[in-house]
Amino acid sequence: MERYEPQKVEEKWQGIWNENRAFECDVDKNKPKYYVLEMFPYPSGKIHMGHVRVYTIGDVIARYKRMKGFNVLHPMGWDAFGLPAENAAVKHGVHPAKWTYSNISEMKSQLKRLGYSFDWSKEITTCNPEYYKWEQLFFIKFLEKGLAYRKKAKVNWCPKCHTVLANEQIEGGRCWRCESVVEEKELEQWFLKITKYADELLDGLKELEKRWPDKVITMQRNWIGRSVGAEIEFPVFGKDFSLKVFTTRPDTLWGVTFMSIAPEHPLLEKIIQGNKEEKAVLEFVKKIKEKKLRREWEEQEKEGVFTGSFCVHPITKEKIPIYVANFVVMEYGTGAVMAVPAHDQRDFEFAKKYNLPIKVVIQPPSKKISPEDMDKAYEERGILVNSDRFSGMDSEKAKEEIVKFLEEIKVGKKAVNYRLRDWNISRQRYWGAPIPVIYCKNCGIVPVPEDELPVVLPLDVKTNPDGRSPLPEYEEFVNTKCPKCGSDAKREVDTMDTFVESSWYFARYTKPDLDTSPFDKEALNYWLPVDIYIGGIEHAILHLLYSRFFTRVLRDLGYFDIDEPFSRLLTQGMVLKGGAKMSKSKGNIVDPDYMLEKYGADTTRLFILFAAPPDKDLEWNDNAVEGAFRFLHRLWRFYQENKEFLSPVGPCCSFDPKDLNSLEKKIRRKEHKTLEKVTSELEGRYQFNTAIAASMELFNEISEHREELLKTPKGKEILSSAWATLLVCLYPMVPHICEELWERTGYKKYLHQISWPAYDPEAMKEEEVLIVVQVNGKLRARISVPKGIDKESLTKIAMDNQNVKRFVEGKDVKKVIFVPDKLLNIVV
Ligand code: ANZ
Ligand code: ZN
Repeated sequence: MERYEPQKVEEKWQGIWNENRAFECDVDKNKPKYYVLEMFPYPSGKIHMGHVRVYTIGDVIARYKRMKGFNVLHPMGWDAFGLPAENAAVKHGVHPAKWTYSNISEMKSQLKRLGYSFDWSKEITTCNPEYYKWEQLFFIKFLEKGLAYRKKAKVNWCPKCHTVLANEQIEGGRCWRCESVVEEKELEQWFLKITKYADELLDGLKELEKRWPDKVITMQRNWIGRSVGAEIEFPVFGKDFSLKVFTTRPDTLWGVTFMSIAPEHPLLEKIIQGNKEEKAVLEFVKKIKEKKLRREWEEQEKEGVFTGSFCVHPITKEKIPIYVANFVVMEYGTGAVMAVPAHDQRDFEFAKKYNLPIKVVIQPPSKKISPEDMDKAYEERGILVNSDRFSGMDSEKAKEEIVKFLEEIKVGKKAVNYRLRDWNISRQRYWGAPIPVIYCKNCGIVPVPEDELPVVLPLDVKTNPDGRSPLPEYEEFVNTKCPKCGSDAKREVDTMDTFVESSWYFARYTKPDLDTSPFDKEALNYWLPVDIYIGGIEHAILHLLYSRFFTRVLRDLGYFDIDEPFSRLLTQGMVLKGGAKMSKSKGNIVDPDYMLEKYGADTTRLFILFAAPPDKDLEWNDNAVEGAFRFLHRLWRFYQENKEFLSPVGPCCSFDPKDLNSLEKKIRRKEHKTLEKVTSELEGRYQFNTAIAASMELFNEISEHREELLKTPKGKEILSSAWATLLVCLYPMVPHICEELWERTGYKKYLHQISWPAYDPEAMKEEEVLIVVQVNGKLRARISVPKGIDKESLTKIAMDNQNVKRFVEGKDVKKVIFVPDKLLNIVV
């Protein structure tokens, strides 16, 4: 008997798919489209099991949708700019471009061996000028629209390497190379105004609820962090300026007992000037700043120091002390907080620590609280007390009324705050897309004219061993002429954050080789939005938010007609081994190459899909890998043993039930029920593990009854039909072996070319039998029930029958006699 040799089968089919361009697609207005996208990989070297998982999930959906008659776009590309390429250059002396392109070719061959149905003709590599040219164009359009601007911002600076460090290059507050303590430095950098779209990005989430995981929606919502409240002015006692605070609880204004400001607050110097506390405050501030740099920020206990100055409460005119506190951040609101210890937990803890007064101004509806017996702040809704004419008012209503009042007396106003910050896209790095602007002494900032794009990143550079970008020293790049006045000028030497490339790549796939414009309108409108996007939860915030932002800006620039890029989102779980995420450092990696060599692509895919539903973490299990391998061997053997009986009758072959015996009906029922189950999983529930389990059950059933079935001509056909359906059901998951067995069964068309069959509800109906029900041996009813029903279920149904009830009710049941599929006798 011919053995199952997966590598041979897989190579054959990958060759056929490739030659036939089976998965290439084009706009076809006569067909409904379906766009399946998985997050594209960073070409880091070789693919890992996380990649295998995400691309397998996407491939199942893509293959299914094609058979359902959709015109499917399933592209692949490379998120090719980024820091690891530069780090590799520093460590191994290889040029980032060389490193990147050779990784791409390695990973591409691995993906091909896994048999993914990508349309490779649409491959994108973001470090190619043909790609980033358009990104530079977008940057210029952003600039024209006022959506890109320059301002000073902090960077991490290594004093010894004289270079800016990315967050990933800092280990415990020190430079990854030389271990110097990292410093902060301010540089002019480019920002994209994502905050302008904050409200729209927030509103858009409503539409995505139910189609995106709840967790992602919540994370995005919190990241945008919209807070409605008020800004209130507190004059500083004895000085000619005031502190402005942002609060979401204006209803607690009468409960303020101190003020907290951020260590970096610009007014701090003036506040402490001449106070005896000045020195202590400055020392405290220095200490906090150092802790921040060493990334010890989060673990910190609440701490503060009195400044020696006071504010005047704008209504009660009481004097309230000003503290510098480590938990107040300058980047949010106004960097100053009116502290209400009775109703804010952080303020409560702070007040306890520094012995500051606690004033209750909100009473809970039920029992009364007082400062003496509180062990934590009361943060909920309630009724105002000790708040002048607002006492007795509900706190929600008081929020509005007090803001109105503050506006009247001109000490405050309604305010909305967002946690979301504008997006800093400047990277002081080499391996990225150059930011297309020129600095001229006469004209200032001048965008590179569109017809001079792309600004090509020069490749003939020598990378600096200390990791510094070589661009600022590359004279031919830096020195240029001003496009406006023609005088000597300098190019921007920063490159763009790589998240910029991934914010619009999904749209470029629709016509990736177009060189006259970023998009072809027709292709774009046909394919977008992406119908299902699959990727890791680690991108739940930034990448998805940036893509949603870019989609809106590109819409406003007239390119897109959509608001949201990804209709549905599937976040896949991690691949674990020994309970921990697979990683090089933990040494618990299973190499996809090893799997391909030992078992082949189909077994790898089958194991991955069968081990867990896509959104759950998957624990690696060598026994289960063997199990998947064995299943495919059994499938192969089944064909070998039955090949002379299996004929190409097609899946879900139609029969007249009258011609079938009860086993034949049973097998046919199983066939259609399996197809129904698998269809519903592939259609949108995506529990591929249960689809596989159902297919395995069908296989067991036909294996078990094969001999019986082979006794009649109809039985052979039934077997052949069920066999065909089984191959169809398994094809999206394990396409190579299914294509092979399908072809060997005698089909002329390839399996990937056939339509997904429809299950027949008639065929799925349970066979019924008429059962005689007796009470004490006398006939009391005839009832129709599913064939093969067990004693217990039948007794329950019989007892519910009106006539049976009449003879049984109020009596003791002594015993029940059961003759399967024939009779039930209840003895009372
Ligand atoms: C007084 C108050 C009373 C507050 C009360 C809360 C409860 P969200 O919801 O996140 O917007 N806050 C304001 N700016 C801050 C900053 N820069 N650093 C740290 N905390 C800051 O939070 C708004 C609340 O966080 C504000 O409302 C303020 O404290 C504090 F019973 O003001 B609240
Ligand atoms: Zn100029």
